[in-house]
Amino acid sequence: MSTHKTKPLEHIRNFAIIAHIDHGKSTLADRLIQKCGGLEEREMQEQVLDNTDIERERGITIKAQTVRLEYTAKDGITYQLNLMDTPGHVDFSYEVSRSLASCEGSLLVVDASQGVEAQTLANVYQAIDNNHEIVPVINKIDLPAADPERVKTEVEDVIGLDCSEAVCVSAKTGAGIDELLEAIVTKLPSPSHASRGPLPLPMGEGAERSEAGEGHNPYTSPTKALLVDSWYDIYLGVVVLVRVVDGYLRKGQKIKFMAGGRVREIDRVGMFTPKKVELSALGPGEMGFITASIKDISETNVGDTITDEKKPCEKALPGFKPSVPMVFCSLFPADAGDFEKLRESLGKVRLNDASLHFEPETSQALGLGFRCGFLGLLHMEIIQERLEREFDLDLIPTAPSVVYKLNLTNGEKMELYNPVDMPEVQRIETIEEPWIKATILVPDEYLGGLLQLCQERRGVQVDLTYAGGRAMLVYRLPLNEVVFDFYDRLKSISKGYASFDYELDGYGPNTLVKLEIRVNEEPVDALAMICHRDNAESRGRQMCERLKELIPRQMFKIAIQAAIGGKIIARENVSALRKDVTAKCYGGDITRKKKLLEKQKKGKAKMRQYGNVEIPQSAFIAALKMGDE
Ligand SMILES: Nc1nc2c(ncn2[C@@H]2O[C@H](COP(=O)(O)OP(=O)(O)OP(=O)(O)O)[C@@H](O)[C@H]2O)c(=O)[nH]1
Ligand SMILES: [Mg+2]
Repeated sequence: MSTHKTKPLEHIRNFAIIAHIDHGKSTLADRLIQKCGGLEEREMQEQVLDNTDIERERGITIKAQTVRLEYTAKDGITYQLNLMDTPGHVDFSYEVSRSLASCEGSLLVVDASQGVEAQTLANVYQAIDNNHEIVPVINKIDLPAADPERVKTEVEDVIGLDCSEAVCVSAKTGAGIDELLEAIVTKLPSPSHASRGPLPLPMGEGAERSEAGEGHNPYTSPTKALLVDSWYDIYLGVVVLVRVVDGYLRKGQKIKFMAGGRVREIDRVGMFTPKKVELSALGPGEMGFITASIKDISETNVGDTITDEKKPCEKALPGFKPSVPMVFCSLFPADAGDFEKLRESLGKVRLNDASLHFEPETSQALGLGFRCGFLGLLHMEIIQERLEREFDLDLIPTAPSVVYKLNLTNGEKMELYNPVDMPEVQRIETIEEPWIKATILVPDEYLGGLLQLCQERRGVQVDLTYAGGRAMLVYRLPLNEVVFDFYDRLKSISKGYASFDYELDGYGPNTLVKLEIRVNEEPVDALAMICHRDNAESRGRQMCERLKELIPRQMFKIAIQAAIGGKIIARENVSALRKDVTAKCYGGDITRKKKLLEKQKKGKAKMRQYGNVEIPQSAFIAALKMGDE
């Protein structure tokens, strides 16, 4: 029925590469791309799919990438491989979950020198939930410390995944890649409906099974495609990554976004090899991109179903679970005039990052800004960095915090997103805070230090087991205690060997108070935080001491105070400084010296008048990264 060539379902393999952070997913993707000729030799670079500056600098993947490859297998058939490279860091697990929900198989990469880590577990369980066929891949076998046999046993013991046919590779040297490509086509399933039912989507009960039965023909059924991802490209505008389930997507076709309701005409259909290549159509089982003159970012909701306007499918796909922001902070433009620019930039960033949430807010001290929700601290850091770099904004972030549930004395309930909005103590009956369930894998010798850290952070031990020479700790912890440098501390205590994964685990009441920081008698909204009553004093004292170091001495004396409910609990002073503004004028012109001194005097008066202490941005961030030393 169609004039172009799309692959028969049996010759397609859609799969995600999943692993703990740094176990070599992107490097493995490089080797597969290289073997399948997606790029010329000269276009190749290390972790070619990590294409943003931040990804390259930090050497981590932030955004999942989909690439289509062609591989001619030993059976003589040329297969279409749609590979999805996913991020490993816990903050970006939403990327992983969407990728897993749009394909049928996973390569589980495990570093042969490290073994199973926290995200190995978290990701493989998600793949299992998505009904994936999983091929274990033991990577980095070139390393002297590699012990593939031990790691295979560990995967079998800890995860319960058969490793007798695991593929051992080195993504660095290319060893084992041929064998892996054969395993992909022979072990992973094709997206064919008849054999496996429809797309394995996450939300169990909503998943439709009816159309999967006998007689369903994906080639003749109405168009049904999953909107996996979308982003803004300066040349193409809004690009939509799709996974076709039924029917076709063609250039010129009028399509409808079922949840969004909009109708658009497709102006481009294509794939990434990872180079952008235009195609005439995408058929059943295939992955690729479309553009459709979409202007407004709110039109493309990830998880939406795309269908044909004239001949729509009956039922939308179940879509994705929405992402849940875990950590909140406010962002204010350092220059109040940049407020609109910040709004626009957040909108653009959100287009590439469906998990960013934001809404406008007003602060007395900082003016107009946005309250933003992030998946975690790294996510928060990266979004800030993108805003500052890509959009040239100067930002003042506030302390990261979590969402509290308040029960007020008048029987009302409220959700507290921002410590600044905390009602007076007398109006509060109870405060509930979010808890997480954390899984930590750590070599034995660091166990003691980690137990102490979890204890200090008000943790409750749930489980402690051993898996192949390492301890697996399960703790319940208040999320509030984790947003303060928990991850940094975990890494430093374990010399980088511990790995950590977490999920939300309900709310619980506790004695929590608002800690206010005042600089020159004025409360600094940005530094207000909610903490446990027992920790409040030491936190307040630490904060004052920190700030004393961080706030540069200015022309007048600065008082730094910490207060709980109006009661001052700590105080530090930054003494005044007379800056030698004439230092640069060697001898010579006395009038110039006088002028400079005049200017200094004026400036001093102005600053004092407003009581406006300039706190460098770095001070905020550093102050919030308080260690427990
Ligand atoms: N020796 C050796 N090093 C490897 C191998 N594969 C990857 N690496 C190195 O391991 C580091 C991490 O590799 P990546 O491919 O970025 O890891 P990743 O799993 O994509 O990391 P995230 O996306 O951040 O989770 C890099 O320094 C790679 O050069 C391998 O087979 N052998
Ligand atoms: Mg990567």
